[in-house]
Amino acid sequence: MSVLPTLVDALADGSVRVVDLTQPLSETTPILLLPEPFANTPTFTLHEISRYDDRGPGWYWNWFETGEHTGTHFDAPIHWITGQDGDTVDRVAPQRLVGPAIVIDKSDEVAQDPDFLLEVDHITAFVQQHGPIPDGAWLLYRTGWDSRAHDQEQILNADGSGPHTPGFSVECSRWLADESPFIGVGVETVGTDAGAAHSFEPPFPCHSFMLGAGKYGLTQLANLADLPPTGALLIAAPLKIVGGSGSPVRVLALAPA
Ligand code: 23J
Ligand code: MN
Repeated sequence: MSVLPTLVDALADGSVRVVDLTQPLSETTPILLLPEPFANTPTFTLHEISRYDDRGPGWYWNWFETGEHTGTHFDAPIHWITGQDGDTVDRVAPQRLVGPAIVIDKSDEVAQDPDFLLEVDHITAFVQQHGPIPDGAWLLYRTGWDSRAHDQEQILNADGSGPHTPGFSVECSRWLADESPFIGVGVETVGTDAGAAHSFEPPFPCHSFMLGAGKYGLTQLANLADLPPTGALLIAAPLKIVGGSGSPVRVLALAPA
């Protein structure tokens, strides 16, 4: 007996919803901005090939240029030096791209403090309330930052001391990577690390520990408010870029109505 016919019925009768966790990808999609002397990723640009015209009378199509890490995107282990022997994005096993989603909501805390960091204690408290984390789960970190997704300045929230955006503490990053059943984290910000993480020890601990452990990141997620704390199923579909460090990704969730 397969669960799939039951799932097909549930999708048809609306008792299971498909939630799109992806932000729109366009020339105005915000990007991460690294300070001098580091190189930055390009934004997304669409170039028209033809549109029912001389260049192609019966068809419309485009080509595009983009960074791998532009907009809602997937971080593969090889993205970070700690994961340099790990998988490129094309080699990530498809089984790892489908898994249970746990949603931890700290949007009230982040509204008070944009530099808010998730700690292991917050996850322990979540488990006490909602039950154990299943193996292979994705931790989706709701911060309310998605309301800033359409604006480059708002999403970076930078001042003279650099960007101020939420993330994970050093110890939480280490625990997620080395001790937790999670295989990846998903965030609403431009990167999985906090805005201030350039000055953490180690720098960018979420990237460093998670990707070093062969785990993954998802960024600039949308619609996390539409998911329950437990019980949703995440599907992440990065492009199969041979040798790539990551990719723009379509992220969907199946959730109870
Ligand atoms: C390169 C350097 C630092 C960071 C990042 C990339 C990302 O956030 C990313 O998109 O992976 S913090
Ligand atoms: Mn990235």
